[in-house]
Amino acid sequence: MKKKIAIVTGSSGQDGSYLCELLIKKSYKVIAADRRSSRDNKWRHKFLKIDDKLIYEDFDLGDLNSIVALFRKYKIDEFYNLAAQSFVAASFKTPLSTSEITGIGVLRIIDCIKNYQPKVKFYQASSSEMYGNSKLKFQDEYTKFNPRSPYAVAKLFGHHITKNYREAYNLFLCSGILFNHESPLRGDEFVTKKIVKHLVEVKKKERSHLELGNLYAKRDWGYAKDYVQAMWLMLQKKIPEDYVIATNKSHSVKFFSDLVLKALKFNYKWVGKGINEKAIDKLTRKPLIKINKKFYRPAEVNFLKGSYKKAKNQLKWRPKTSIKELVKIMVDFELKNSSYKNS
Ligand code: NAP
Ligand code: G4F
Repeated sequence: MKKKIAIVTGSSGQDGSYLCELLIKKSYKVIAADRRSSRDNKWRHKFLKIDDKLIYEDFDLGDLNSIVALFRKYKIDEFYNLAAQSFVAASFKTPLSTSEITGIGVLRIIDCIKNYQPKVKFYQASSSEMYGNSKLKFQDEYTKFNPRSPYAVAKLFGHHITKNYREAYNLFLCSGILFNHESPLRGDEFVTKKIVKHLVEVKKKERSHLELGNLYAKRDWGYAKDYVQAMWLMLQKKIPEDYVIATNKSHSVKFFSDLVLKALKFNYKWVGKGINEKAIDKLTRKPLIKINKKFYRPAEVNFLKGSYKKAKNQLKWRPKTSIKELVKIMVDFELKNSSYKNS
């Protein structure tokens, strides 16, 4: 039987790598559409042992010709747009390029779908960041958006233009509004990976302490491997719709740090308040975690907790991994594979 063709943009990233792995298992012909890099950006594919099973194509969300070339070369069944400038903190420093890539980049793709291959099924990686500081107890598909960063504003443009093209041109375009999801393959700068990686280094005496920003921001953290399943399920439906993907549990950065400190068997306690709050070693009284103001954001999202009720009912999807299991997976990986290239 002819293999289905799937394009995965941002395949070199965390979600892209797990999604490619899933699609290969499902016997798709997978086109990994990534921008050229002077550094090794295939380390996740090598780790998952999928690098020799993918077809690589040069692609940049800022370069329309590179997108058109994909539509000229392949008869595409499913198109997953995971590429983005995805780091919220960086979006405050590079708001123009973030808008251009994370926002307008989506329009470049779906305009090609409309013009070249209107039968393509398209997945857009929308984000819970779009909710910003919602005052509700949880967020779902009906919650009002209130973006708090250039990244979230750009994602909201991508989200709305996807819905607009779906309605205006009757195309199969979906957005998954995914809450934070993590894994051993998470980029180093995101808070969960930073906590795990730096505390493992402290444990091994390769680093003196970990520095963090806002300890009290709360996130709904799931496991990336569970979440890529939901992306695929959305494109298997008859009717394209948007879905929240989350765990419906919310924990602070401090709580996540506690889980990692405990998993690594540190004998510690928290002392001080505000900028002076620290986790210290009970015996030596040396700091294990300190606050550094430079990691505070100009505008923060304080609380996220998603309801995945619609995905549970319509996609038969639910999160399978608890936060404690997630921490164990990440800590075990870091202890075993800390020299594995991560960027
Ligand atoms: P990630 O690890 O940062 O991956 C992002 C990917 O986008 C990388 O492959 C990166 O390539 C690529 N990229 C960046 N700029 C590009 C450009 N101009 N042209 C082409 N590719 C470009 O992010 P992730 O965690 O896997 O997330 C995947 C998607 O889901 C992103 O769109 C993110 O915003 C969104 N999202 C993530 C979460 C989450 O919690 N992980 C939650 C909601 C939504 P390089 O390797 O070259 O940098
Ligand atoms: O891990 P983070 O950088 O993730 P953030 O900003 O929530 O964004 C991630 O999730 C979004 C979904 O909601 C995605 F759309 C987005 O692409 C990305 O994957 O920060 C989480 C929280 C923030 O409140 C931040 O202020 O942790 C707080 N934090 C405290 N100290 C820190 C640090 N974040 C980072 N990155 N580094 C710190 O030292």
